[in-house]
Amino acid sequence: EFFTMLKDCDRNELDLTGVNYCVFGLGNKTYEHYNAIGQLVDKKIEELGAKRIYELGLATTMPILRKISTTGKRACGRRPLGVSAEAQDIKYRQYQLVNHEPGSVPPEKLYKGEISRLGSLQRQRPPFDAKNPYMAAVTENRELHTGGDRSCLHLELDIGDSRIRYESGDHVAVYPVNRSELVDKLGELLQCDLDQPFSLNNVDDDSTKKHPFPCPTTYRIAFLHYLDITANPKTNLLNELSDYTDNEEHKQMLKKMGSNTEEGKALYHDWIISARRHIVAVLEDLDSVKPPPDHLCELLPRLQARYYSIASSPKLHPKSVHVCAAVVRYTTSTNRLVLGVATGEFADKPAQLPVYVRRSQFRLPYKHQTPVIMVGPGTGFAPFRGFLQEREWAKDQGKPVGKTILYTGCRNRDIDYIYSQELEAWKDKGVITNLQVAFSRDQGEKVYVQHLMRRDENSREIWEVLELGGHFYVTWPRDVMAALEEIVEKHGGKSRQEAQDYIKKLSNKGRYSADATH
Ligand code: 2AM
Repeated sequence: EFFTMLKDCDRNELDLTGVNYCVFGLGNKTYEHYNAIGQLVDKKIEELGAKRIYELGLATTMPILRKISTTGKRACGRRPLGVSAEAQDIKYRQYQLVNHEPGSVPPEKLYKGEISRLGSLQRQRPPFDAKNPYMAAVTENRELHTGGDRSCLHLELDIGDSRIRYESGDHVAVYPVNRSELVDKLGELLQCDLDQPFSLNNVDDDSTKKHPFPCPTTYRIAFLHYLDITANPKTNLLNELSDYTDNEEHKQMLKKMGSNTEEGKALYHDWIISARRHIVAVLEDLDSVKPPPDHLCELLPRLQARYYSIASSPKLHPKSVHVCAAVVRYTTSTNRLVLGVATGEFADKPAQLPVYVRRSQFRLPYKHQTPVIMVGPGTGFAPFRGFLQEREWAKDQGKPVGKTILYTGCRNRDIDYIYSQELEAWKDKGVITNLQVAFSRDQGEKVYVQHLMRRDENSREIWEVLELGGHFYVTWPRDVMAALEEIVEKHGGKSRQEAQDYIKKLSNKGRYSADATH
């Protein structure tokens, strides 16, 4: 109503001379009309004669509270409004805590990790999607490396009864669970009863988001299933934590890291990012800081599903999806073990995982005769395993299948050459017509996939396949693009710009695809 009124009036109807104003627009950057109203209002009020005392402030949803308070403070501090700039930062809680008396909520009414419908993980009902994941049994979980101290796992997830369909090239999403030792540690640091049932209710009744995560639940469930407790804490969280300590040194440190100063950013970078401290490490190392658990629950980001390229073809495996995942596992400079939330869980051999399938654009050509070039070292090979199963299936059906060229790579032939037996068998059978594997550390100098692509015979073949209408797929790394440009330049007799345009055209026609999920 305000905007409609403003939009249609001119200075004769509404003269704002003498009015001081500033506009703050809050929007969502993913929306195509991002902050359009804020911009229009800012312009219109000026046209009506008012004086802008502070530049238009625009923000996207996440950092809203700090932006509001700083814009507000700066604007108020200007003489025209004559308000003190020393006003307290606005501390604002979006959610109100309701503690439920033990026993007042029957166990079946408490959320236990469901994304949406209560009881959906126990009583499974299709269709399955991001809000209603399928509990897939893990029917296979084996190590792919044959030595060394790194680990890469092959998992098979049974989707037999789910009615979930997929195509090779699609992604499977897995909802991970945080490690229970880490959750216990967090409970201890917060001095909180992890089994206390509670709800966080939005103070804004009109909001469509009633709770930050499904409620009522317990702190244990929230920290295990709903909140990301292993990411690097964001600066606004550190800022808020500074309220919950009397230790001046800790308080100043948190405030500094939460500030926008050069010194603050450098400290944040060293102490949080480089040292890879998560919230539990922060509370451990700044042990005077004791935030109320419900406030922490409001501030922590939601635990997100992890996506993996599906490493199988439904033609061969209609009832299972295969995943190939490198286990994230390393020790930080403060001697803490970091384990990937999902891959660390895979290494613990879970019996079941909540999953759903996400469609992708990464697709084999419609015709089996169309030649393909695939480039992806390491786990970047995953979606190509699905593609190769599909080409093998077509070949077994007696269909003519075009050239199938694979560039992959690993460090050492004897240690991390994953799926080597399958690859060699596909090569022997003619499913892979040119198998190029870069073993980066088996000789003095590094050899990568892009080096193999540049070799005379290979580069000629790549150019010919592209000219014959072939499709090019790459999952990693970026340097492959440069090698491809060089090849097009050299064999096509083109300038670098023309080579880039050539690849752009391939991409527009769906003949060049890149997928970074693996
Ligand atoms: P490296 O670890 O010896 O550097 C799978 O991870 C393979 O990809 C490894 O052999 C790895 O080699 C290689 N790799 C790492 N960085 C790469 C890059 N920028 N381009 C191509 N291959 C790379």
